[in-house]
Amino acid sequence: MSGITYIKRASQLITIRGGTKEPKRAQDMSDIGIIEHGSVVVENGLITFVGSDVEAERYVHTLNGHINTIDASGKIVTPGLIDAHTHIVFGGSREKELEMRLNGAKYIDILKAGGGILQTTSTREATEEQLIQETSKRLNRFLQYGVTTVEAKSGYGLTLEDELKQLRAAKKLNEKHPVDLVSTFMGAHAVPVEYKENPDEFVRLVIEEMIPRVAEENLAEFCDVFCEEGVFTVEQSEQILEAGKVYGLKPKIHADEIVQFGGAELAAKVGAVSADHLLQASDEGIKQMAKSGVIAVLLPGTAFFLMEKPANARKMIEAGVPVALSTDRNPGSSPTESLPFIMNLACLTMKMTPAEVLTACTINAAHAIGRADEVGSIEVGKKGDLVLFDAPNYQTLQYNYAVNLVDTVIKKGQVIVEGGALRDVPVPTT
Ligand code: IZC
Ligand code: ZN
Repeated sequence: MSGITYIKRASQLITIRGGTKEPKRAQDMSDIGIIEHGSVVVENGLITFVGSDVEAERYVHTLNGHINTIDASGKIVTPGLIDAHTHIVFGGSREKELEMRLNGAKYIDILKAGGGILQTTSTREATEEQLIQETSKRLNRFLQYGVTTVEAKSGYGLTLEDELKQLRAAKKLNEKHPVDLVSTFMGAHAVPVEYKENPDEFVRLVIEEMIPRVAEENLAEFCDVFCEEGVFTVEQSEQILEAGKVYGLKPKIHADEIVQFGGAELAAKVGAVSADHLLQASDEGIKQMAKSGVIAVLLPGTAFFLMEKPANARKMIEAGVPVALSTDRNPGSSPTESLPFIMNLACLTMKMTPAEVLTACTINAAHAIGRADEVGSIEVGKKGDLVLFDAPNYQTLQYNYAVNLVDTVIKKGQVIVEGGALRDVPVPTT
């Protein structure tokens, strides 16, 4: 990526600096490194200058070559938002489940009856090319909401070939779409109907056949499991995550979403990078996560859409657990790409502050997907991934709820979204 991009005169430059080595915890989550009247320069895709307008003018005078200058007056500039938990690659749709749930059915009962995730195994019928096309549209929407990096899980194929297909689609999207994708293997998302009578055989398949192939083809960096009553037990989850570790896949866990199940404790025990959901996490589990440095990836949009009480974010922050926030974008329990709305929900339903939610969707989310040295803050050396919001200060992002205030999105120094609209993004093909 060549060229110079100079974003000047932001009313507030929200740098989120100081969290590259370790995720931010407790009071540090409120330290978002604001530079009033700030400017930033991106050269060849990387940030080379961050500071005041006055210093920036001096710096820019030393540069040669064409400079694309973007006036950010009246706007705030943040790092590109990061979504650390999505199930974005899938085929089909599940709108009927919403009606079922409005009529009293529970998410987990729909799954146990062969619906839910097991319905999304319709992903098996889609070609890799179709998955790429469908997922591109979702990624385009993510861009319009200011999201420049997403994690993407497999887990709707539930056969070796179909899991590989999902992960290959994500890999190609990462190569060709402006949004960066980080892949997680989640073969242990549900026990497919073929193994209903013999779930341990499916666990064996995940451990002995899927994990080695995923690692051999270099298709994922993380391994995740849906550790939940009626899905995978704590013991099965531990075996799968330990097997993943042997092959270099770092553990993540869907933990304590529906019942208190010991998922948070398991996350600490296996040294998981993150434990996600945590609506029912025990006090002991939270304590152990803080001690082991497990990041809590909270998904208040899922709680909202399932009409459940969200996770206790305040308790986790007070206990010293680093907190990240994500959409959980998936066809069943969170069909949205609006990370800004998830940030609103984090404030309004979990009482996180406007500063904490920005940390949670930038540097802490970057840590949750192993990218903190590249993205998540506006600091020299990081990727030039930036968002200009049509807001004079960062509190306004949470005050105007469910409103998309994204004006401009810059990816590695290139303007991708302008005036809220996507510039021509080529739809990738295989
Ligand atoms: O497709 O329902 N919770 N996995 C665990 C999901 C939600 C995704 C889905
Ligand atoms: Zn999930």
